[in-house]
Amino acid sequence: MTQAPVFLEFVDSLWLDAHLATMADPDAYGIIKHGAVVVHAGRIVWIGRQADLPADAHQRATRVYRLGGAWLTPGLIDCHTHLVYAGNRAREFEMRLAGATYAEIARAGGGIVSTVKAVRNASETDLFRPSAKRLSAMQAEGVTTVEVKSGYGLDTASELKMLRVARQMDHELPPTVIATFLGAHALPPEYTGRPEAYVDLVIDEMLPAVAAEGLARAVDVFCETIAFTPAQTERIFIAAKRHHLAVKLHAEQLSDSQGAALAARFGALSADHLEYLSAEGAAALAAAGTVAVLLPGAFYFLNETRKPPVDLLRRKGIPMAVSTDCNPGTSPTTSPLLMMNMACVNFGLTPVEALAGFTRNAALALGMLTDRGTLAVGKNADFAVWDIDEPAELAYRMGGNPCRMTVKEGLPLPEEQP
Ligand code: DI6
Ligand code: FE
Repeated sequence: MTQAPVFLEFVDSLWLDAHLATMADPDAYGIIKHGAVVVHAGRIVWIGRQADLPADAHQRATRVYRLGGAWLTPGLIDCHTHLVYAGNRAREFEMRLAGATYAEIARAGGGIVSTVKAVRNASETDLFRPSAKRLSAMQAEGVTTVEVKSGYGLDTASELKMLRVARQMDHELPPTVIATFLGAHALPPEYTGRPEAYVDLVIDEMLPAVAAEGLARAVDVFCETIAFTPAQTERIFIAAKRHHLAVKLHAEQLSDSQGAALAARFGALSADHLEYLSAEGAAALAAAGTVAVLLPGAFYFLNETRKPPVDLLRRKGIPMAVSTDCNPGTSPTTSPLLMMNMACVNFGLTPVEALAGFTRNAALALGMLTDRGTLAVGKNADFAVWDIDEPAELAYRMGGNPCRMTVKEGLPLPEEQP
């Protein structure tokens, strides 16, 4: 959006010779060809056509970045990840290729529970190192904000350990890390046959500890036949609200458990997965303003055939975010761009929708659209700079990384990995 050039006397940086995809409108790239962005104190203070910059702008800026015709978009936002974990599940991948299903492996004590063992045995340092590597890989692909869930600890100490690692990443690495408490991800083996007792533990011990340390902004639950029932989910949501935490839900991934309607009833920020979303569920999401988060990596990796009802989501005007779901069991990826490609090829999103899914609508899914997700005056100067000729190229490629530079609050980030 071109603003009247109200220009501070001195500014930190000018970003010139770029084409901008502002993502400011819900259904379009918001393109400004030959655009310029002015940054001061980590925020965008001016954005528009370069030709409209004040004539003496250069003299008043500490730094000038000339981008040589590259494209500049909002920094990518990955609004649903489980990227703090230890170990990997390559063995399980082999088992699935030999015919076992994800649900069968989970019931036999593999699956999520095998990652739980690895996380419980890991120190905070053990957990930090591989998780930070994954976050750096995302950063190299333009990510400036990421949501991270707990849910592989499943006892109070280990859940807190995961969330502290997320907080440490937020402090020590450039991207903003937003933590979500997912104590109700799976039933830990020591509670086999006693799910209500585990839900009691989540509500009476874990949640108060998480809230007391301010370790999470939101509470998530895996509401599914192989995980927690809608009634159990509701108990946890009521407790979350008592602690003034936002809620969100893994809903309708493998079956229609009517999780979306439940999430909507609690004013959830987002309902995620949604392959089995019903018309009633969609109507409830629309009425509540809950974002639909689509996770094409898990759909692909589990070789699912049931797709989320994208046309229905569009008809209802439900904002669609797209995310990596980065996790060792169903979506071992750190690549937003590959997810954008899969969202287009497998779910039928347009490249505009795919990019909005990792910018504007991802910000909405985190309740953070006021300060990120689009390029606009007043927002954080979080950018990705791309060596592409047109924005649809971001979703078009399968692999490869055209990100030239990731910029956090106006500062270009160094490329080296931790
Ligand atoms: N849904 C998923 O796809 C992941 N968690 C969830 O609730 C799977 C997590 C895992 O298998 O480790
Ligand atoms: Fe997930």
